[in-house]
Amino acid sequence: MEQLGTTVIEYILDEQAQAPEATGAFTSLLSELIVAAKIIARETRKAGLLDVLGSTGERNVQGERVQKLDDYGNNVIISRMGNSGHLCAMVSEEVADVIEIPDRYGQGNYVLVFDPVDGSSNIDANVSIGTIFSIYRRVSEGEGYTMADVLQPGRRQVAAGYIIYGSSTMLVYTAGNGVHGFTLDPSVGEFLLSHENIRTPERGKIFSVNEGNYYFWDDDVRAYVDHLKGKDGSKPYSSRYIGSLVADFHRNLLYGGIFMYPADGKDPRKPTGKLRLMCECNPLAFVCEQAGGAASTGGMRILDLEPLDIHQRVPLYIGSKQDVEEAEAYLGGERPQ
Ligand code: AHM
Ligand code: MG
Repeated sequence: MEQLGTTVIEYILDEQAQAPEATGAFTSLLSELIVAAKIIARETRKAGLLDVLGSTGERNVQGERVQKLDDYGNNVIISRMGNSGHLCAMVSEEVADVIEIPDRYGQGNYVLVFDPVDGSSNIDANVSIGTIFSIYRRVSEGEGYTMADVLQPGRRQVAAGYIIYGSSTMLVYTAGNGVHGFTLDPSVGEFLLSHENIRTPERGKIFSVNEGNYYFWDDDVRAYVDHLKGKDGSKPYSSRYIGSLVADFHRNLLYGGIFMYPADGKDPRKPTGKLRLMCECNPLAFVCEQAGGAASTGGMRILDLEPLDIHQRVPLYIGSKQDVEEAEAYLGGERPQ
């Protein structure tokens, strides 16, 4: 008989069996999230068609109003996860305030932070997009949530990861015990273990940044990027930039290199960078560190930042450890040879 391989749920259950204090709530939370991801994956496959249908009167064949994919993903996650019974609050990149869990669904011990469909500006061009997630254990006692539950530093994440909707759909996650990747087999509808214990190279050969912002960066950032391009006679890195964070991050995780979104000091719209600490940077930083890489603002470890606001933006330098260290050195004013 054909062997299916290990499904993500089997893998998580195995991990859980090694943690005697585990109650199963966390496993059940992740399995709900996986169902939400499968629904978003299915919808992503129809993205072009939905647009065609959308332009003919905003109704699909079932007579339902056509939604933009990021709206759709947001609603799927909120409704599935909200009634899981395991959450006390959610934070979505698409929602201004903390999302409360209605009492009728029961309050749980976890907080879910997510970006439902990252890179959504790429959807119409058929470029890979992703869902990013991060899970914290609540710190307060009692009903509801407090801001202390929500605004936790990234180092307190209990799990994080992403789903990439690319040429195949893949789930990559860490629960603090390495990084594991699962590829969706559409014929059976299961995520199967395909990349166990992913390790990112210590140093890479790729840099990923939106160089259109070059003249908005400060001199240290420019000096670093000039160095990566071989201005000082060093061997140039390859430039790869999709403009879809999950896809750029995933490629660099596997091949090695650095992704950065610096502060655009002279651009009043992005004085502190573009990417969001809680919904984007922290989850990817946790994954990256667990794979042997590093993530920094250029001056500080991302996972040590104390969030001030759920939608706070920070500069991000993430990827191979030696590359991130070199970026930090340049940003600190050094010009290493
Ligand atoms: P989004 O959350 O609105 O999709 O924006 C985040 C995206 C990331 O996926 C990507 O890394 C970045 O924006 C690209 O920004 P830019 O177009 O400025 O290079
Ligand atoms: Mg985003």
